[in-house]
Amino acid sequence: MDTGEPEPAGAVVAAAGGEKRAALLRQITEEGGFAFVASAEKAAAGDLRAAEAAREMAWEQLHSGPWRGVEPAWRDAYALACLHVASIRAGDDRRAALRALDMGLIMGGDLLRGELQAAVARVPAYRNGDSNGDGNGIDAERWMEGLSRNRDIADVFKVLPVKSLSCKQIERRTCISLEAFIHDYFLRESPVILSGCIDHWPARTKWKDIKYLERIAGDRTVPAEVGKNYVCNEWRQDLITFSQFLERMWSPDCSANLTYLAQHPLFDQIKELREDIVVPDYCSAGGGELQALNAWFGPDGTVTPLHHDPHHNLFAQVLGRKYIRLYSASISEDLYPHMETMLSNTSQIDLDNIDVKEFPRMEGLEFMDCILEEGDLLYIPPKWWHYVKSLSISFSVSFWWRTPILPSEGS
Ligand SMILES: O=C(O)CCC(=O)C(=O)O
Repeated sequence: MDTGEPEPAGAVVAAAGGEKRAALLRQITEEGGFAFVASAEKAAAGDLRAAEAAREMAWEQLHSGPWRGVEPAWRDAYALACLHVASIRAGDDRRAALRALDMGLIMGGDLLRGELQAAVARVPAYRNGDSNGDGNGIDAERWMEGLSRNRDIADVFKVLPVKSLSCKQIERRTCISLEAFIHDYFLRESPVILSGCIDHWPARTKWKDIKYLERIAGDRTVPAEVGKNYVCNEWRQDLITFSQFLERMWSPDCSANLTYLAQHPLFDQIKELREDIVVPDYCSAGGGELQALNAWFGPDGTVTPLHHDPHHNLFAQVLGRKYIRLYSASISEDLYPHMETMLSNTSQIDLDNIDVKEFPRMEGLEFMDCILEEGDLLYIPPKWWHYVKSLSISFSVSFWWRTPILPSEGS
């Protein structure tokens, strides 16, 4: 019943996740987190300082060692504290509330995801015509112009790794049936470009409109990678708003400090953007389950170094163009994987600056490559090595799925 009285801060959280919350606090008590539990109780009664203290304590637990070693209950505890902070801030500072909820979605565990999403939906919408609130949005016409600007081919060659587009090109097919995809490519673990399959996605037109992106996502916090690429020492991740990300991408010195929204499950976080894309039927090949749906959004010149993943990957090029080079999974040893476990799926070879003296087995290796154009889908079989460089502002979406066994492991 709506009495017209404001609900006490924290009541929303307690009501939304009542039993889960109680069980979580019991678990955190067992983990020795008495101070967290005491602060969470006060936060539930509307004490902002206690809510922030609880969030701080959980944050410290998340950063107390390697990410994989973090006790899952502490990730849920972090999400709970974020919910409390947001619930208290929602009335006076919607951006602070939204940031807290996004941090919960990005860093928190799964237990309270539904509650975080429901709370995001309750945060008041933007004021009309003021997408990011500080009035310094990007000029929509210049953005459109930037998107449609294409380098000529001579210019493209200047930025590609040596021998690009001189070997075998990846086969290109138009809208083939699922059966043909399975028979000709999936079972043979053979890459293919599928064109004309995503023309109906709302994203193909909507994401060209910077005002739309700012309105839907401008105030949302996202993790952006900053630096040449993830194997470089100076590389870091910044948690910034989507508007700040767009501005950095658009700034004149963006090439000096590349900012890339890479491998981020943006569509789990921002439901409106999820509605702009459609999972292609090809992802049902092998009867597997979709594992992750990731966004890759960045300026001209981003590089994802040569690496491989364990999943089938259908990679959709929604905006802009990318150069992609693939090496077969069967020649892994000649690609000099890094020794450390964390980077063992990444090659030590920098394709933009190949040192053949250090990596002699690399010379003469066959590869396949392509320029992936707007509207293309690329199938990358599991464990195939891939190197990716954007040739313009680019927004791609990867669909990763696993099958019970790899086609090559079957009978
Ligand atoms: O687009 C990129 O920069 C890299 C994409 C990638 O590595 C992937 O989808 O697995």
